[in-house]
Amino acid sequence: MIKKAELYKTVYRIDQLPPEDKPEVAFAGRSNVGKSSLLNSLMKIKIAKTSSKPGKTRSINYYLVNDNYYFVDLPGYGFASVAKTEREKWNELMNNYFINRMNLKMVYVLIDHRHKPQKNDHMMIQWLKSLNMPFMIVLTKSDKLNQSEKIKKLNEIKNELSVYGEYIYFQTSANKNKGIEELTNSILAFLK
Ligand SMILES: Nc1nc2c(ncn2[C@@H]2O[C@H](COP(=O)(O)OP(=O)(O)O)[C@@H](O)[C@H]2O)c(=O)[nH]1
Ligand SMILES: [Mg+2]
Repeated sequence: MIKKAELYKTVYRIDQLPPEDKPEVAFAGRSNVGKSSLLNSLMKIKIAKTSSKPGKTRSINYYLVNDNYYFVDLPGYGFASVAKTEREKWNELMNNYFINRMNLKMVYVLIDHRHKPQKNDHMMIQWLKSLNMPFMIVLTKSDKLNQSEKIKKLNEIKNELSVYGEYIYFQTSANKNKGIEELTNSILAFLK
């Protein structure tokens, strides 16, 4: 159970990462996919800033949970308006993070339940796979679909991503607090 969560550190450069003294899980996804909302829902408090305008978070946000582990909100990807230098900085930061972070136990890749995985989602998954980084898929905003659409979309997305391997999927809605408990249980199991 998550009893306590606080914003621990906001990181802009790789040398600012906290010590690897606690296990952590990270959350990745396209800008606006609902990452901050999901984190708020998981931590049961509104500390991650949400926004209807994409591309605001350029930092890695560390949350200290139950005083014992970190939830890591990675900067969102995939917005066209970002300059090349910004994208290169993002790439370098993320590459360093994934390669060097020894206490990273699992990455949760967020994808909008309503849409086919976008080019950037494919790139993220291929990237994690090439680094041998374990990851799972979290579908977000499931409240925007009815029951039959949810089943149809889940199968479509699973089918499309099956070229990379078999993965675990969570169907979640931060707004309606759906699938949050299952996801919490999965996360906490990796942090034991
Ligand atoms: N209907 C619905 N909207 C959501 C959900 N999660 C996030 N949103 C909306 O999607 C937008 C982006 O959310 P945010 O959490 O800031 O996305 P981030 O950029 O990935 O951190 C906001 O307008 C949220 O209100 C959800 O579960 N259901
Ligand atoms: Mg965010």
